[in-house]
Amino acid sequence: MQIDISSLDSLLQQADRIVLVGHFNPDGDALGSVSAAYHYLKGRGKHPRIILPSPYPDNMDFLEPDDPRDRMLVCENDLDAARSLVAGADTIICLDLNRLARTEYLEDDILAARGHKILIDHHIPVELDRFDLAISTTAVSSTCELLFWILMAMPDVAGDVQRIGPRCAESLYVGMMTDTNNFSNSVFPGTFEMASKLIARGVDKDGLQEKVLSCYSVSRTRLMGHLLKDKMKVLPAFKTAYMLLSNKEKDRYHFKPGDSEGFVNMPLAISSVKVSAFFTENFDSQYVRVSLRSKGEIDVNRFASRYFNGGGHRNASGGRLYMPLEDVPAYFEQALATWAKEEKFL
Ligand SMILES: [Mn+2]
Repeated sequence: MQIDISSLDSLLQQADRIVLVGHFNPDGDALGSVSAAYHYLKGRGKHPRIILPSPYPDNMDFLEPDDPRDRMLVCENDLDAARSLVAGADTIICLDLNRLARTEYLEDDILAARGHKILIDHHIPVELDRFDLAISTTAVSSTCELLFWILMAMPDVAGDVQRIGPRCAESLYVGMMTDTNNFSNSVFPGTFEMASKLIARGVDKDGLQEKVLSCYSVSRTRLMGHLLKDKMKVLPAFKTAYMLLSNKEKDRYHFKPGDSEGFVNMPLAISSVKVSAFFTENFDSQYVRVSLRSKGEIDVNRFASRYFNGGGHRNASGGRLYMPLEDVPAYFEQALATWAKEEKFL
């Protein structure tokens, strides 16, 4: 992987008021990468602020900066403040997102902003023309892994993991751990290398695992049971399983942001299932969120961009459907039948 470190380093040298932007519905990798970048830049004497489009899961609260004035700014709580931060920044760094539309509220603001625009990400396709510098590769587990290798190559770190501060190190580990589903998917040799260096650096792997992965409520576990027992539809002819989650069910199970994290992976534990899809009604019922997973060579990125207004990675992609949840099964099964023929995975 070729990383243009000197361009990045010189952009950062000139920077002071830096805004770090993560994606809508921030996951561990989005949060870990903005948090790690925050701590690194603080260490360089900069004034970074973090903006997230929507709230993060409660259990990620430990990633908040210690300084209360630097708390992560959530667009859905204060869009005006987020917009003025973007407008006033000399540098805007987008992390863990490949398209500005993934910021949901800030696409036009970022485009119109005068600050330098930098992208650090691991999804495809990338909106290259919208950034002054884009560092993007899919040959990493996560944005946090990419950021780790970027930091290691920076002149002030110079390959010495001890020079990465403890909060930065912990944040990087969290993003890698969650995006790989604790070392089960998208793991590269460099992923283990990163983990090994960070653990040697003092990252409390077991503590983070407990905080981040064993953090759910009783009702979330019951919701998981309900989905698997009553909602999962298996289509043996297409080696596919899918589940739908409605707002009514979310209410019944006291759903909180992050509660459906990982649900889409569960049907893949079935040997005959090669593709899994999970559809969630958005809280305002304006659209349905789509998550897709696959095994091996089956490319759900193409499936997502063709039929679900989205994209991502070969084995993990997402998108949106602008239709009522009850219309999704017919649409999905039709799209699946066409796509399965094209992909020749049956
Ligand atoms: Mn990611």
